Amino acid sequence: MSRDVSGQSDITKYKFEDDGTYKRKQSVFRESVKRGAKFEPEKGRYHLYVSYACPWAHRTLIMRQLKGLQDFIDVTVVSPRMGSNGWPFASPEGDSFPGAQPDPLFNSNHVKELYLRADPAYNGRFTVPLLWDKKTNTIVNNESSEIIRFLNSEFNHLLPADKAQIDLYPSALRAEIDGINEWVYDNINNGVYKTGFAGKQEVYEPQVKAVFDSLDRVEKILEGKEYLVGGVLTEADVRLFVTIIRFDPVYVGHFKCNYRTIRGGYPNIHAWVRRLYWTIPAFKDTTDFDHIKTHYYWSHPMLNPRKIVPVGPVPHIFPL
Ligand SMILES: N[C@@H](CCC(=O)N[C@@H](CS)C(=O)NCC(=O)O)C(=O)O
Repeated sequence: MSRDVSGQSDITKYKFEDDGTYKRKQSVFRESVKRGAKFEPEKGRYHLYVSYACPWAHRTLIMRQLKGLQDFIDVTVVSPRMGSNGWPFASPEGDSFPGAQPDPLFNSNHVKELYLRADPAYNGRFTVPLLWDKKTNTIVNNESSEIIRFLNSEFNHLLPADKAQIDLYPSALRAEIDGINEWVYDNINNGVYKTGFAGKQEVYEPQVKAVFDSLDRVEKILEGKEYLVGGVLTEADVRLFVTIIRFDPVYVGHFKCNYRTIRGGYPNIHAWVRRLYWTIPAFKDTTDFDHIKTHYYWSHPMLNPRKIVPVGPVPHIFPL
């Protein structure tokens, strides 16, 4: 590997905007798993690389389990300690964080090697999640919002009826789901990052307000309701959950989203997140607070140079 890719892998070299705002880069690999197309849905053909820490990867893990795709798509979990080479795999001489795994396909040291294997000229970020095709040896897709869509629908003909009928993006609710997703993404999922990575006070302040204005909006939607849309569990819940479950343990402190906590300030959201976590195994089984906290507090030296990981909050999530 001769080319210097540290500008792509080292978050401390990330080029923040001159105006102090954080702009997330677009994902690059955008193919679909689809029947009759280049990437045919097949048992065992695809491999999902994730971090338990990453909210975008967390979406794909929840969807995979809700749809009962564990035997169809294997998963590898990287170490939460993202460093100058990006996400590391577990290795005997390198990182051995509990729960992290080695790369079973290529024994890579870092996720960046997968990207460069798929495209030696790749010049984007080395992000998780990524869905790897073992047949053509390339990355199919590294955009979680798209990966969860094909996990939701494209493997149905291979699944038992009870799993095939689970639809997190039903056509009758799509407009409403898309509507919520849009502002939840901008102001909450990505909003916490824009707040935490703000480079100036005058960027931070309106951004943190936008996060809480949108949480207020969610709080109203969830008044007397179990789910965000249509009285049923949908993709909109999955996409919001991954940010809310990280909110009190990480975003309140690390990203300075501290007008309120979820547990102290949002009774409806708090009830909703605990219900999902404690009653639907796909949410609890895929949540690892050690990976989550270690990643954020360890991997952003510009925010937390001494890498001290706080012990609280206690508990990470309250019982129902
Ligand atoms: N748009 C992507 C975003 C994925 C993403 O930004 N993942 C983060 C972890 S939470 C990452 O891998 N960052 C590594 C980097 O930017 O170097 C998606 O939703 O799949």
